Formats: sequence, structure tokens, C-alpha cells
Amino acid sequence: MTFRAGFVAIVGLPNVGKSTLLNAFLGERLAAVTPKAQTTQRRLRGIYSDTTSQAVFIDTPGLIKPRYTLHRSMREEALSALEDADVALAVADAGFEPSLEWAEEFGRSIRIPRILCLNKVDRVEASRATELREGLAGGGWDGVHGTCATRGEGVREVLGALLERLPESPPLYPVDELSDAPVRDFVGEMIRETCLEELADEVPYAVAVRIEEFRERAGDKPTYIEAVVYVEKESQKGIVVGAGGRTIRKLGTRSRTKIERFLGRRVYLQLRVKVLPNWRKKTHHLRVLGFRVPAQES
Ligand SMILES: Nc1nc2c(ncn2[C@@H]2O[C@H](COP(=O)(O)OP(=O)(O)OP(=O)(O)O)[C@@H](O)[C@H]2O)c(=O)[nH]1
Ligand SMILES: [Mg+2]
Repeated sequence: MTFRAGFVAIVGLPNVGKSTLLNAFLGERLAAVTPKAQTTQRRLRGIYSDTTSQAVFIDTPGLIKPRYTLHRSMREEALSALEDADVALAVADAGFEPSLEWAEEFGRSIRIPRILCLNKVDRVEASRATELREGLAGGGWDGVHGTCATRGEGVREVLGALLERLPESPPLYPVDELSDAPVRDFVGEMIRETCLEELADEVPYAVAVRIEEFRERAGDKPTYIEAVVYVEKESQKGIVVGAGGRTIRKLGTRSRTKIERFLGRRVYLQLRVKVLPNWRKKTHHLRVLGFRVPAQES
């Protein structure tokens, strides 16, 4: 029997449910998901394998008009994922008109096999979802599917359509691997996700997380993790620490619970807050924090 394997880039505007879909395909909570736009900041590979196929999904940051260097890095992450992809999975939010307009334009501009996922169909009338799917079907897509990613509805159908369009190839990664990202990257994302959930207004967007130490210890001692939450200003540091350290303690506890569930073992998490002035605009800071910065920015 032939085996199919290849890369699938998941692209779309922010907050349409790209990362939720990735998690639904894999049946694992691999990518950070929050109600806030711009949750995903860099590419994340998630690998789906079965007995006949392997899809290497690349979850990407939502496409936005860049306002500063971090945004340009995020946009570049999404566009370069498309360059390497065998199939594009465009995601739109059935209840969000701009994302539908984006999809229409994207469908016309892309040259590789393309599937459109109309997500969040639970937020519109069933008749509206059907009308949208029919309206979009003529746009050169290799398939238009309705999904509710949070409930897993329609997800298997999209997955099937994607796998069918992958090229014949042996597996690209070991079939028992879920991602090629190091564990400490996931740990950093879980802390950042918690910051997005717990902090309000502009503060969460000024947060970057760096894992300084990740050490497994002998016996039944908890894994030791030291992380720094970077913000851009002293005032933001005050907010993240909170009165008497209350906020940072809450962030620490919630993050630790997620990390322990993910790693399946006990964790000692040491969280600190530091100011890295204007890191989102500084090429050097972005590089230190592990972002890829487009060449023209250097
Ligand atoms: N009602 C509803 N909500 C959904 C659905 N799929 C995702 N969401 C919610 O939409 C929000 C955004 O989901 P994400 O998966 O983070 O979206 P994203 O496209 O990855 O966003 P960025 O990373 O910011 O570009 C979260 O609160 C999800 O729980 C869906 O099918 N229905
Ligand atoms: Mg995302």
C-alpha cells in the first residue's frame, strides 16, 4: 500500500481557531489556545500519523498587518510555512466577515492544493453555514468544510481531505513523534498562555517567556524549571508581580498545573519577572528570545 506524507500549513487571520484545529487533529493540547488574538507567535509543528499517512501540520501566527518587528517576524513565520507546504489549510471564522473575505482572496492567490475550513459554525445559523460553504465552493478550493473545532465536529472530514492530497512519500518523522519542538518550548508556551489568560488589556502582549533552566532530578524529586517572564516596562512588571506578589504566584501555580499535566510528573517552577525595554521592536532582543527575524530587519 502507498504511504502519503507531507507538510500542511494552517493559515488564516488571528483568533479563527487554527491552533484549536491543530490540537483537534492530534487529539492533544499541543498548541496554546486563548480567546485573545495573536496567541500564536511562531511556527509549531504537530505531527499526525496513522497506518497509511503522515501529515506534518504547521500551525502559524494569524496574519496581521505588521506594526512592529515582532509582527513582521510573525507574518514571515506564516508565509514561509506556506512556501514549504504541500497543502494549505486556510481557516476562516464563519461568524467573522473579514476572515471570509481573506479566505476568498487567499484561495485565488495560492498555487498548491488548498482546503478551506469554515470554523466556528456553531456561532451561526445552520442555514447561514450552508450558504457560506456553497458560496465559497466555487473559489478554486479542493474542498470546503464546516467545523466546530472546540467540539471536534467536522474535524475528521477535514483531516481525511488533507491526507488524500499529500504526496506519496515515506514518513518524514518517526510515526510515534508528536512534534519536533523541544519540551522546554512547550513549557514556555504554557506559561505565556497562562499570562494571556490571566492578564488584561495590553500587558499580555508585552509578555515573552524564556526558560532559563530545565533540570530533571534523580529519585522522586520534582523537575526543576526556572523561567523568566519578560515585559517591556517597569509599570508592566508591577502588574505581573501584583500586590505582595499575588499575581506572579497565581501565574506560577496555574502554569505549574498545566506543565505537570503535560509532563506527567511533578514540577518545581521558579518564575521571575524582568524588564526588557521594547523587546517587540528590537531585532537583538527578539533573537535572544528565540524569534526568527526577517533579514531586512537586521
Ligand atoms: N465557538 C467556537 N469557538 C472556537 C472554535 N474554535 C476555536 N474557538 C475559540 O476561538 C478562540 C481562538 O482560538 P485559537 O485556536 O487560539 O485561534 P488561532 O487562530 O490559533 O489564533 P491566533 O494564534 O491568535 O492566530 C479560542 O477561545 C477558542 O476556544 C469553534 O469552533 N467554535
Ligand atoms: Mg494560534
